[in-house]
Amino acid sequence: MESNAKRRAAEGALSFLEGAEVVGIGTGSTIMEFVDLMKPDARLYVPSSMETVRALSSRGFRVAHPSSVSHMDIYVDGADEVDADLNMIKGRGGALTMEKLLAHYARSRIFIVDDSKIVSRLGERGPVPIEVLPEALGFVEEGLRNLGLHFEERTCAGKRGPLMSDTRGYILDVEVPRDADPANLDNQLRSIRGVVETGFFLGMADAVVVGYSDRVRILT
Ligand code: ABF
Repeated sequence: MESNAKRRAAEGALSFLEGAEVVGIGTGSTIMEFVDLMKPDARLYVPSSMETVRALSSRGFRVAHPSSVSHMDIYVDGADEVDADLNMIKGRGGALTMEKLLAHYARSRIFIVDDSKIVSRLGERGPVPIEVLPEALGFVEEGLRNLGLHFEERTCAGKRGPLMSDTRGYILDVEVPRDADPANLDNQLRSIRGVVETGFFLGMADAVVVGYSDRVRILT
């Protein structure tokens, strides 16, 4: 059921690519549905993770490293939670820093989700991930404790220590207090030196395409 909804969201986003020449592509299972629907063409695709590099290049798409482009017409990605103002939590796949970089520099940003991702409060379904400079891990964890925040180091099966992202930061999952204002919490997190990026994507979506089992809805 959920995968049908993901597929519908992916289908609903295809028309946004019209006229775009340089396209940023995010990470995750919904984005993989989107990639499955696309055909290799003259466009240049800029992936947000190694996983997406592999998916695109194995299907014959023209892939460019983010460092080799200076503009992007559009960025398309999934999300973990979306609220009524189209603010989002992302990064439960661990690629948040590159995702936020690409989303920031793209001229337009479209996010595709199944309806289970719509929430009334960010943090309702899970924590907000943050990426931390490995050398600053102890300082950042102490900073989080000083703010009274609960967190867990994201682990990777069979490996010691926190999960390391493609951008070589450690990923921590921070519980969002029920009464937290996402913008304030984002500022607090970013003010801890050593925090590289947070998974709060606030005011970044131009449109969110929501897939249901039998229809699609575009939120702007
Ligand atoms: C990426 O993939 C992440 O920011 C987000 O965590 C995740 C969504 O994955 P899925 O589409 O598999 O739910 O976009």
